[in-house]
Amino acid sequence: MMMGDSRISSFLLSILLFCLALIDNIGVEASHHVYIHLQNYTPRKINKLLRTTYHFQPKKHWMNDPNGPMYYKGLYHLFYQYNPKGSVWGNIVWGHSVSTDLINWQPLDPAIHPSKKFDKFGCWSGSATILPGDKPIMIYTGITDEENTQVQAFAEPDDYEDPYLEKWVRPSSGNPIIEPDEKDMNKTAFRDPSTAWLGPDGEWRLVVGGRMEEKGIAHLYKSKDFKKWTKAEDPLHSKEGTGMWECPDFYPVNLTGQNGMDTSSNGNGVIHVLKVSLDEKRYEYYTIGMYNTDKDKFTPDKTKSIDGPGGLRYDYGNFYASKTFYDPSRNRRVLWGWVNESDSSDDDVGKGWAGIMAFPRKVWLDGGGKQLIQWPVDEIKMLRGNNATMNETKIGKGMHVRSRGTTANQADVEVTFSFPSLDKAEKFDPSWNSMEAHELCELKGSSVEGGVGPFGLLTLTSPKFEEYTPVFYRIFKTVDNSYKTLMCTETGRSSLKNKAGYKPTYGGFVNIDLSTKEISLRTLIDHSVIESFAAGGKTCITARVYPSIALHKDSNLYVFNNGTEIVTIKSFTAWNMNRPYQMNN
Ligand code: DQQ
Repeated sequence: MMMGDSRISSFLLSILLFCLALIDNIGVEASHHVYIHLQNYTPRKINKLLRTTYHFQPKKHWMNDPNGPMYYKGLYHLFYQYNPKGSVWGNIVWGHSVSTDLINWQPLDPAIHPSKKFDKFGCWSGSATILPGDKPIMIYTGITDEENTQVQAFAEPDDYEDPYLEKWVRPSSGNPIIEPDEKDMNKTAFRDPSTAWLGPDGEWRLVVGGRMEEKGIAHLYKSKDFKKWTKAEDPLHSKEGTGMWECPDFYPVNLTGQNGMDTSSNGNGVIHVLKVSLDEKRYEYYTIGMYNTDKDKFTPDKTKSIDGPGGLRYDYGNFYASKTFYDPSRNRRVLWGWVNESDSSDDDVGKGWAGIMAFPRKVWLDGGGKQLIQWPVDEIKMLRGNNATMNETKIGKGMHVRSRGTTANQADVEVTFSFPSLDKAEKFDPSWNSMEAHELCELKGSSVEGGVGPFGLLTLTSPKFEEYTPVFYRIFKTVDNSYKTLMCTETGRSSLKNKAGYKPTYGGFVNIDLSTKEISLRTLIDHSVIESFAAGGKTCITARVYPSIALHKDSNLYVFNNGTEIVTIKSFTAWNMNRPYQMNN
């Protein structure tokens, strides 16, 4: 090829790349990255190697937010944002599955597709409300045009007698039920209606997520008949500097005990939780506070938690767009959250699937009233098979003990650590107060020697330690002689192959009284997800990893200590987890 030709061809190539980049960025961006050229691409074969087994996921393709979870006539229903044509975000419909036990899932046909005037350009997230007479109704966000205008629409079952609720209708009359008020609302930042609740005046309320410049808003709407909705003068709550609030969830919790309650419950002994998903940060925070029903205002209790991105999180890892529902059959509140992939979109297209749900968690208020507790629903025990235990074992600095007899890539692990004293705890440098927990985890990683800790689990570890994902604690002593417990999950060495992927270190503090000199850790390992619960569910971290050597029999589980203080494994059980007999296939 002559010089001139090669210059022309590289010019043409740059034009082509420029056009592809443009194509990538055209369209409705929402909060998800849009890869138009990948939206309809399905590989010939689904790559099952790193698919999870007991975490909810559709048989193939892309999944994001949980939608309208509920319990109806003996069945749990889970709807979810689903691309039926490819494994990146796009073509979104409401996938639908049912279960009798939150473990085995039967797929049904998608419940809602974009087709009506009010949702022709998208059927986005929404929630279920059970109306009097045991009548479920969905309110969801419809996208009406190419400009991404967002309205709220309703869908109702075609046949209330059908426990599967297979067919949903969206009447043209009466829909959409809520439209953005042109004057003072941002119509492209107006989505994800919550479950509605009934106030003491007999009127229904719900919130819709929004944003005005940088202020995150939970817009409040009221209705007497669930058909005609009026915007309340003030939002239920808002906060400057937080950006768009997606998927707001507002619900009551009991001040004592673990029982959940219906979203409309209120009165003595009840406090409220408002959770929002921060579009800009891609994580969620919640606040606990008082809901004044006369003024229809929620006021976070500043003595309990920060109202803003530094506030309490359900999960300090990969967990977003979550939603709770009240399960009357077991008198509990259950939380579903979306766990995105951490590999590249090209990897997802190659695998033919993307997105799972975190294992469903029961949520209740901690005894101290300052935070929520989350714990995998009890039904998980149905899947526990053989287990491996360890006798009380002391582990000194630099030691790691292997758990033998565990299917280490499909396990449920419960371990309790104890230590003789906290004297060797490292000093907490006051300058670290301005750091986020994950930054401290980065600074003080699993291989950085400490005093009390780092100790914890080395999950998905390859035989020669080329790959491993540590989940661990490190305890610090502060200047006022109290202790700070840090929990971390490090994904940097989880895979030799996943080069283009996101491999962060996650971290959260654990609000625990260490006077017993003990701390427990529970970790659910499921091939490409590691979901951990500190101290009985006080702090949770979920991470996605893609080992290339630590697979099948080459995947091991260890307990390790890299602190100068000896740590004792007080109890340790790792259950091999069976596959559910049905997971959307
Ligand atoms: N996902 C939906 C939106 C929501 C976002 C679109 C959160 O309704 O705001 O798929 O992940």
